[in-house]
Amino acid sequence: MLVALAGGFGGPRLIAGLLDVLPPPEITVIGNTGDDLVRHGLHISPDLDSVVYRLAGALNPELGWGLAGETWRVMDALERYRGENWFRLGDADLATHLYRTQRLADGATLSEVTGEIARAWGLELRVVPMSDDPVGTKVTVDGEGELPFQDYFVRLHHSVPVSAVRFDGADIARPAPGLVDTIAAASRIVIGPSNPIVSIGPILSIAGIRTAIAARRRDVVAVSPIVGGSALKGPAEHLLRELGHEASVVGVARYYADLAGCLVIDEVDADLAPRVEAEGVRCVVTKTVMADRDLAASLARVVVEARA
Ligand code: FO1
Repeated sequence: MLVALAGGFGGPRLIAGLLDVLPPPEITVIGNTGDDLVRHGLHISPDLDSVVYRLAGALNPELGWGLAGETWRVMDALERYRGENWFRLGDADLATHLYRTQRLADGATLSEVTGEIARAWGLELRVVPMSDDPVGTKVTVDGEGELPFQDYFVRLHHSVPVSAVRFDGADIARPAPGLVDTIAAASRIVIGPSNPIVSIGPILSIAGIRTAIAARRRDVVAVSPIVGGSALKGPAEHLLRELGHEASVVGVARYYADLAGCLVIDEVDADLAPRVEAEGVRCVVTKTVMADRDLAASLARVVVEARA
């Protein structure tokens, strides 16, 4: 069993590559739920949906989130009521949130509902939220103080400096059922190339998960989301720098040093490999920019075979 930690962007691409390398039932994805929010009374889990939509081949290619071929009649109709619609929910995407919200209201857990949604999209791998308990990423920004994650990421276009990030509820949130055992029994644990602070960070903020992964350090491989000093998409390098980390593969190695025995970096950063190893983390240099499915599969092969 391979366990992969994934956020919204880079992680799902690598998992699509892993599906070309391993039998899907042997893969468990732990998804970030720190980005979750309630909008218009609906429970939305952006990173869980990005994983499912990407792996089902249904992700909107232009946006990198939501569904391909989407229409926006409901959001446009909200204009009449001057309804807050800065967080855009496509007409077909709404079905996912309607279903999830109803099932949660029926008393189902987020894990159960996420499994139902993944199966409804024909996925054979397991997609599991980090916890069934609520955890909310809160970002403190200049001028507005502490905000829910999506206000920072979407409403403010993550264009404002951040002075603090915390994961509200993480101190009492329990790992999703079975996750600790799955991590303990896994042959390989992969920390995907998602934002270390706000995509992987919430997952690691659940004590039972962090402890379980740290105990498996020699079988944990992380893939740097930072290539040549910046992230391919999103605010990872800004957040790393604003929160006092080096915005480079060395900073990522240091950030994951107590959890991952190996860090995979892109060829662009080959000259930094000695500094990664100086952090006590084995360094593997390869192509990590997954411009197409074949590159994602070859990166997946490297990740599966890397000796941590
Ligand atoms: N990102 C945006 O930049 N603008 C949006 O309006 C937006 C809506 C949205 C709706 C559903 C969903 O699953 C994701 C959505 N995202 C949007 C992306 C989302 O903010 C990110 O996927 C994650 O939260 C960060 O990884």
